[in-house]
Amino acid sequence: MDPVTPLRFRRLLLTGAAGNLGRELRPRLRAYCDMLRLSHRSDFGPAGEGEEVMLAALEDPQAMLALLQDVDAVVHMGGVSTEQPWAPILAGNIVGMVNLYEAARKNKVKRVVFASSNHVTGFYRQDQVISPRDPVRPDGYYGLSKAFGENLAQLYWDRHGLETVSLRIGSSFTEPKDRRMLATWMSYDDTERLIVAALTAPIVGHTVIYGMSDNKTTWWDNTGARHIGYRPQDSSERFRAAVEARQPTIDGTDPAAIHQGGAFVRQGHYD
Ligand code: 15L
Repeated sequence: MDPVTPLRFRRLLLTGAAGNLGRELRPRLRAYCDMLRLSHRSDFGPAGEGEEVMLAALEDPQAMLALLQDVDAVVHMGGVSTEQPWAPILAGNIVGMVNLYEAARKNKVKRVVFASSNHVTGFYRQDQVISPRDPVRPDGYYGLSKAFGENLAQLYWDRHGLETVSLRIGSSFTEPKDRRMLATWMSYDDTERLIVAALTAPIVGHTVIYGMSDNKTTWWDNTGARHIGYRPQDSSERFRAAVEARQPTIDGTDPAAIHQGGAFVRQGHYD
């Protein structure tokens, strides 16, 4: 896609660069900066033109301090991105977030775009339309850790003036895989639009916004985040017939079919 803004950053940092979304964003974010710093915890190959690779584990404070040096803004896709046992979530999404924000503060980084998740509110029902102003209802340790991340971002804005846009990303995939994703889907092009809007909106403080395309079915009201200027241009509607043919009925007694978090409400690592 052509860049949606001519605005360019000197150096952008993309964490989680070798993850699913990180790999998709890598060539797209290149267009908005002179240098794209790519980070992941393990080796993922060499840097290309206009890129530099710096490996760092989120739970290593010294490595994070070095990683955030000379960076204008961060797109934080790193950390655990699914329901997992508590130990990796604690390391990546709790300790890792504190290390990232401390490193950002010490290096005077101005803004973070944080990949939060719809699972912060996964225990709302699919017949409820909610907004970021509603209380969180995480559907597992993963959603809970993303709620922590959002609260941390709020603290660093209130206390230190470090801006964040927390993106409660729905389902950023090539196409919606099931009925639930007709509501939660966000195309990769719209994901780029949302991230670029979050990076370039002039004043954001700490803003929370749901990440979805312009889907006909929606559970999320982004009215309070209109100042970000995100205008989705895709819709899941063109996939509806195929999705409904694959999944003609829904079990209305299944917690995964009732709640916005889908299967996440059934997952978990409890004794
Ligand atoms: C997420 O937060 C996950 O990172 C992603 O893999 C999807 O499962 C997505 O939520 C979703 O809710 O579809």
